[in-house]
Amino acid sequence: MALSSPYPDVEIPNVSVPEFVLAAGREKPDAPALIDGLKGDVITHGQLAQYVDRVAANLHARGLRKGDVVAVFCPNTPWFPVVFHGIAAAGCVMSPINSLYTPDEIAFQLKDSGAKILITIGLFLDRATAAAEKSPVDEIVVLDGAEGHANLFDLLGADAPSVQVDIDPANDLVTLPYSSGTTGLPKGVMLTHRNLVANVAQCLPLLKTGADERIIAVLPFFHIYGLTVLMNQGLALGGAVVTLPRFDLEDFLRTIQDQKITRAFVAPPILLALAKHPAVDQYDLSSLTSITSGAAPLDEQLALAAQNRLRKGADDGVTVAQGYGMTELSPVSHTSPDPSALPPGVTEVPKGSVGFAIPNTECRLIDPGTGEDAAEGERGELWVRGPQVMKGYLNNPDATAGTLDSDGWLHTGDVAIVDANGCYTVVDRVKELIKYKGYQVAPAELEAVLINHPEIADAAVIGVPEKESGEELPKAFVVRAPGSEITEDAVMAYMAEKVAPHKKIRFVEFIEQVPKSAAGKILRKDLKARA
Ligand code: 4UW
Repeated sequence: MALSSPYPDVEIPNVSVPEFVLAAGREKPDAPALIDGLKGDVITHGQLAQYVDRVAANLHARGLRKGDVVAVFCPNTPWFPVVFHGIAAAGCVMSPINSLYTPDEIAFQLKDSGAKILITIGLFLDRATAAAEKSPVDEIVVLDGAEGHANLFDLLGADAPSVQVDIDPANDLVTLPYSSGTTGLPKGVMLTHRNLVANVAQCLPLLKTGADERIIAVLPFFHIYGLTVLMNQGLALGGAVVTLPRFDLEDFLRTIQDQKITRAFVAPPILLALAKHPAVDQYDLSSLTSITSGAAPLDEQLALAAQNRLRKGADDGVTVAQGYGMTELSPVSHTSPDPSALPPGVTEVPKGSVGFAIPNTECRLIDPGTGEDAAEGERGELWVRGPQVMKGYLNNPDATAGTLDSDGWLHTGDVAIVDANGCYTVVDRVKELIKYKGYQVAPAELEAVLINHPEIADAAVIGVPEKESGEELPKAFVVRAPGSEITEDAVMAYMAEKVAPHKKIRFVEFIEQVPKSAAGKILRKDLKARA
């Protein structure tokens, strides 16, 4: 039985992402759209629209055409949104690359996505170049300049004629982020213009915004949460998006204070700092009206502790709440609304919950044992249907069919319960995925790297919970090759070289044989029980 959203459906305009997201800014061209939180540089809404037109024109002049993939390997700065919307306006597809990636990981994505060009910054050029040696691209653009490379000024050049690309929002892709989904290696998630327009349009009615919203963007734009919720929703509000290139607690707190930030969308480790770190008391954070956490489970007591601390006793201060999403959902399916946008008859959202299904979103909770809808109040795998559901995985019909069924339901691999008010709580995860500080860690990817080592015969990876932080840490079960005496430290050192820091193997246990089903599937449950 489909459970519907408690909110009325919203209309989803049939337009491209730049047309929709930049519309609010057209009414206030002189207001700041993007602010560099460290340097203070400002791009106004009027400038943003002009720059987006230039980037689209210059990409076209460089030979890029509708459907071509442009990989972006950049930290959060005000130029990231300019580049993203420029790519989108040119009808091209932006594939965002995690700033922490190693050359091997970047090369995998360049190759799999078929990226034509790679846009990066000088600081990342070594890794970008090493990756492009393995998986060539036509060109590497270095925004802040490097000898022999085009730069930002080339993308903003005045000479190229403006382009008007015919975009079919329901079919044309706008972004191709990578996610391992419920199983296997990272896959390109095909998200259309309509997916992203819908997801912003679906979330806006749940925000009771003021005239001058200021959103702090410290979560990366290369992750779909940063791209849709921080960047696009922030711009669509006509507000200012204040960027920080990385998380540093003091920079984060100072920026909230100095830029009078009204909303923060964060992940649990940042809330942990807000609840516990002594530095928090040194700053005036009273401009904040709302902090929303997502990307990993947030402990209810921690949410309350952060809220109480920031409210300093008053009850009309900041609200701390949770949302839930997944790359394959553009990413939002559930969130906690502002207090004045609660569904009729509801007075409170439990802090441990992720809130309500957003407008135009249907859910089912499926009992994994029976494959039927779970009984009322019982837990079940969350299935989601709505206009934000991805088109599918790139070049991977089998993986698509395994996640997105023929009736349009996206099987999330997360287990949830719903209360009588329609408020959901995520209680477990039945997919392989490990999450570390909100980042995806795909066991299958780590296993593939492990097995590549000549002294490793077989391997399996699971997440093991760390008590204090509540984080999951990747643990490898390793079968040594005959005659090998490879040590735990050697396995960890090898992996640390090959994968980004958040994917590092933190524990190694040697075993005789990886437990597998008759079909050859790793029996992770057995390994979890053993760990
Ligand atoms: N509680 C428990 C949660 C939660 C969670 C996510 O990397 P991905 O594919 O995507 C994300 C997206 C997070 C997100 C987007 C929009 C939003 O509003 C919001 O909250 C404010 C969060 O992380 O990983 C998807 C997986 O991450 C887990 C869950 O397992 C999901 O399938 N996850 N949010 N609140 N688990």
